[in-house]
Amino acid sequence: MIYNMEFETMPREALEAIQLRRLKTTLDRVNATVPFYRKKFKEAGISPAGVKSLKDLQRLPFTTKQDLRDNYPFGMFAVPMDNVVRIHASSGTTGQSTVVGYTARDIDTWAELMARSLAAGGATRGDMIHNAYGYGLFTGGLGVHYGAEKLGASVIPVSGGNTKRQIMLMKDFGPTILTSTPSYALHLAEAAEEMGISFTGLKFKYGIFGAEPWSENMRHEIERKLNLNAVDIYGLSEVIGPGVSIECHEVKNGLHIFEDHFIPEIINPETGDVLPYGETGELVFTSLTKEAFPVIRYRTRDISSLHPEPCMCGRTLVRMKKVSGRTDDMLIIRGVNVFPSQIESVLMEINEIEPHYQLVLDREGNLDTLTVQVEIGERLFSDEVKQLQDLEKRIAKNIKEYLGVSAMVKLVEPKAIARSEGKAVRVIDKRNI
Ligand code: DLL
Repeated sequence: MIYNMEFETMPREALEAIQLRRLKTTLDRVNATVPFYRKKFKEAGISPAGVKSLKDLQRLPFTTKQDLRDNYPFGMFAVPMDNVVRIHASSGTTGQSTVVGYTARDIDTWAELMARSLAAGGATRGDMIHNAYGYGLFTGGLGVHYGAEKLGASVIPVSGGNTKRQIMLMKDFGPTILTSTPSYALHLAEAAEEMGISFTGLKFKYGIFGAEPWSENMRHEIERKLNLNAVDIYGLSEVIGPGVSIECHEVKNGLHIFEDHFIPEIINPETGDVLPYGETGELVFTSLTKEAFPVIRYRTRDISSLHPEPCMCGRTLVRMKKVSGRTDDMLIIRGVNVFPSQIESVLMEINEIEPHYQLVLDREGNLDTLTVQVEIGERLFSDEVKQLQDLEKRIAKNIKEYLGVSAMVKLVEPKAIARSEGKAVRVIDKRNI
């Protein structure tokens, strides 16, 4: 279902006219209210009045995570604190957390974007949404919550954790949509199995998963284990939270970006040059309607590409390719660049192993080493050592063949790898410890 027919199926020309108008308003406002932007624009020798077309956006300077940190906690807010009704913060897994704020209108905008997202992901007002994204400073829980209510669905605000109880609720209430990180979805599947409850007996139709990278092969694994249709949702606190883009459940090939609220660009992360449609690089977003925390050309570090071809679902919004990783997640193993999600993809092709893994980076002498720890099921674990060694070799061979990196593969016993209730920790880097 398309929640907002007018804006989601708008002809490009009309959309671009709206974008330009909103961009100008945003630039005027940040120039007047945020010293950081005023200074940056001045240094770059460009004034908001000088922005006459969407193309002129490219002349504006980027905003980085470091800029947000330098202005911690509220220095980037564009409204007085009196008008801020909500504060969230990013998890800070890659350093100090960043703080974002919302006015009452921002909360409405976000709820609308999440209602659109849930609808694109297969939800209707008749659905019951089991929302296992964490509630708190993280934007996942409350983001989905407000969107679900706006859509008119029933939302169960279960948050992350207390996994066994979640399974009981699923059995008793019969929710039809699951929202969580993909890694927590797998944890739920495992817990259900232990409790003797099968997802085939539950009522789930769609799962709307995001907040961390997950490969296409991981999608298949989740769909099989949870007996539902898995859709990818993307977003980040700095831009608004979840609801920046989502796959339509009909096509599931690229995530539609809500371009009436955000302008996406793909840049070469080294040079900052804007890349044409179809090329892979770093995603950059400019917000068009946010009041409390507007962002101008915010560098996400997420890697994707943009695709303008029309979609069968009817939306005219550009699609971004499933995020394959972050520029700062890239592992460089003896000179070869590889993303954790690529290793995940190779692992998920192997039937004998479970979808729980961790990558450990270390250094021997001057050389980086990569150890891939991956779980096997109970049944295999009792197999002969020789067989397990053969399996380790086979996995290492596949990684080398597909990705060109040498890895040590270590099969570990069931449950040896810590389960996450939110974003999974995939990489342990011991090189700087
Ligand atoms: O993770 C917002 C969110 C909540 C998105 C729930 C989807 C569902 P942050 O905690 O600020 O916000 O983390 C943002 O997570 O820059 C990406 O690196 C990563 N990320 C988010 N969604 C996806 C996705 C939320 N679908 C950071 N695929 C982003 C890959 C994702 N990575």
